[in-house]
Amino acid sequence: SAFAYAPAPESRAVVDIAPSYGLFIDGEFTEAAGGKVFKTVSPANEEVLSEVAQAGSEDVERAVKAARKAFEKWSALPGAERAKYLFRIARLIQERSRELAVLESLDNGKPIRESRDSDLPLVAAHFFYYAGWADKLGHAGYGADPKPLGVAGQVIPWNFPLLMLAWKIAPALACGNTVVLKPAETTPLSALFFADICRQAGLPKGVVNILTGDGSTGAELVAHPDVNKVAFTGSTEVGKAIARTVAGTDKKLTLELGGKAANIVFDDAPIDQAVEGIVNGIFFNQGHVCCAGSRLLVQESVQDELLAALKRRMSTLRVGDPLDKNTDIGAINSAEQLARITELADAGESEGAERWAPSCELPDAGYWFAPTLFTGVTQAHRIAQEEIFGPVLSVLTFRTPEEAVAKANNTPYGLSAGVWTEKGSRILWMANKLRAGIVWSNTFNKFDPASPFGGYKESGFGREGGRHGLEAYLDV
Ligand code: TXE
Repeated sequence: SAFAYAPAPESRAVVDIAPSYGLFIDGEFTEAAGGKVFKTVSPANEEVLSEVAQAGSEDVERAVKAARKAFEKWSALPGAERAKYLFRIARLIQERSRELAVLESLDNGKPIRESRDSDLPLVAAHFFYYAGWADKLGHAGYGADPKPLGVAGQVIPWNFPLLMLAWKIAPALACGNTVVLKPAETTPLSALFFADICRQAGLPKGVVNILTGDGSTGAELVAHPDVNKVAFTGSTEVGKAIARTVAGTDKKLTLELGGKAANIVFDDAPIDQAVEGIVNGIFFNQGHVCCAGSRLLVQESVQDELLAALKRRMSTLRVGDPLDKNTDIGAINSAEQLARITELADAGESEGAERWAPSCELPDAGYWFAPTLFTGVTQAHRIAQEEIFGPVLSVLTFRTPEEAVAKANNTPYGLSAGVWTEKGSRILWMANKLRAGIVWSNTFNKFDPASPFGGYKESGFGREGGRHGLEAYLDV
């Protein structure tokens, strides 16, 4: 195949991955009490990157205890002191960003261009942003002296491993909470490197604890009676299971779950710009994005022109080596995710939608999926209703703004949407009618730490980011 893994354009030698990693509890790396480990592989070539400890109930117990003990001193520090640690962490992330970007691309499969230019700058920005809040909580509109909640149990997914960690840890720490975080089983490494950054920053022991493991570790963590706050990003199914666990306790809960966003293009939109937004909306990060623009709603009168331009653009996308700076679409994160995407795409075909993909040579080893377009999709099709979480776009059409809104809102989800039109009044009208936590206009997948992010309906509840993100970690 044309896929050349070595010498890679961005050398993996910039990151030194140890053959094995322990759990990070109370400021130390330690083996799991049960001695269990699991392997983490690079989805681009199935190379084993490292062996990582699998935390069991004894480890959850130790980590929560360490976080509880650290909470007393950490929450009593003046906000300006906590801010110093967060600023230090933010700067260390910047200093080590090349290493972390390569690590993230290796473990996750995402293109280095994205981890370098998107993930890492946003990760640092979140720590800078919440560092800035730590000494201003009394001015956030929540009263003079809002209190932290205690120990936060946080479970995150594999699509933006370090960014999801930043969304969870930065506000928690700024508000004076301590943390036990469980990264996803397919992408544990960047969280462990982050643990090392916490040590480098001199963060007091026990303030951040990292437990690697699978869903069973996550389930034990969120159920632990001494965890005061649960924050979860992941599948709607697991989110509901966690909500059932938390129900009947005094834990606070925020959930950021799946999505099925509509990217809505009106006939007056600049077509070339819209095509870029559509491509970015669904092919960014292989489509492993909860707010991905996975449904294209195009006004009937421009359908032919838009789809022709979109197919031309899709034909230029380069699928392959995540470490190659020219790669647009990297590897699918796991064999399981590839199977899910394949199953749903096949369902699209068997339900009668028309499938199209540019010809592209996929590497032999690893997990890959070509950028794919479905036309002739109806609202009842599974590919119009279910989250595919891969590089697959379902195209539907509309005639009027009312019809666009009705179709856009016709899924169980409500995380994000995009509106492409030159008319400002229409943008505002649409934004108010769309049942989505985020509405982008004439752009897509734009993130800012100052802007709250979260969903309506089955996309979850609570907001992360911005001043609203503080609320999830404070008693106000
Ligand atoms: O998610 P899981 P999976 C969607 C996407 C994807 C599907 C399945 O559609 O195809 O979910 O992905 C931990 N108690 N999203 O199976 O299982 C798990 O170890 C506590 C959307 O990977 O939800 C991991 O750390 N924790 C999404 C995390 O939950 C549990 C991002 C997410 O894994 C648990 C990811 C349990 N019972 C997938 N079971 C988004 N919103 O961005 C698992 N986990």
